[in-house]
Amino acid sequence: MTEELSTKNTNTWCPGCTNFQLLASVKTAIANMIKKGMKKENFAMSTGIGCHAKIFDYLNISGIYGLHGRAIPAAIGMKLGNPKLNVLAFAGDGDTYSEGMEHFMHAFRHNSDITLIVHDNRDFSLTGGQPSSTTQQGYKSKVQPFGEIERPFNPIRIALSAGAGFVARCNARDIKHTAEMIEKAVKYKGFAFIEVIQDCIIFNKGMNNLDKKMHKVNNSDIKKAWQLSEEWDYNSKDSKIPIGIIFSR
Ligand SMILES: Cc1ncc(C[n+]2csc(CCOP(=O)(O)OP(=O)(O)O)c2C)c(N)n1
Ligand code: SF4
Repeated sequence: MTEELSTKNTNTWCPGCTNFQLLASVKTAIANMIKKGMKKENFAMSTGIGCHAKIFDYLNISGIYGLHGRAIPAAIGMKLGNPKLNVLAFAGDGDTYSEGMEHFMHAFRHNSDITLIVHDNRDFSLTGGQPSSTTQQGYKSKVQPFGEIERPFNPIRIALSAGAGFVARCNARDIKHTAEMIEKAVKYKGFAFIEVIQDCIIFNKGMNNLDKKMHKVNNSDIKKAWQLSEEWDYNSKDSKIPIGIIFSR
């Protein structure tokens, strides 16, 4: 089944990029849902612009290759036009937490029944590795040769503050677990947000391979969700990082 979800387009992600694993998770999740009776033609996607957005070329479902920062409004429009669709919005951290921040915040309030998957590699990769809102302090790039001085956002806390009903965090390197989370998010009735920790092997390499810090959770208690959100501040390489369902109402 995953072959039917593939395209013949040449893949231009860097060999070793964890976008490959994330694509495999998405295909696995959709294939599982199709096996369980959902229809392939009822899956659709929107994307932002960035390395992550090339998923549009490699995943064989319908959709809109969107604008930078606008994957969410495109997805909501598709859902409004055809409520039968299971719409997946693929976006970057640059996309979602900078230029698209207003869409992100309001999406929780609007609560359209779509799934947002953020490929969070903690920089703007396609444009050359500039720091994004989730980049750790000290990260050096061509535009910040002395290192990033601003503190990173914690998107999980922002989502909880905005009234999120479904928040998960995944590790792109864990294909099976990420596929399970995507299936749960698609089946959730309302706006489902998945923050995927995705390594970029070219730019912000200092925060890659955090697997050993990660532990799996499955939580539906809002007070516990706040505690889980505070375990990792996106700055430290030493603290524990919860992955799985941080909160589901
Ligand atoms: C409206 C608009 N603003 C800015 C850009 C320039 N731009 C293209 S890709 C990109 C960075 C993408 O970073 P991110 O969303 O984190 O995705 P990644 O490449 O890291 O996957 C930017 C700023 C654009 N194409 N369109
Ligand atoms: S630049 Fe980084 S995010 Fe983009 S394809 Fe290469 S490894 Fe992946």
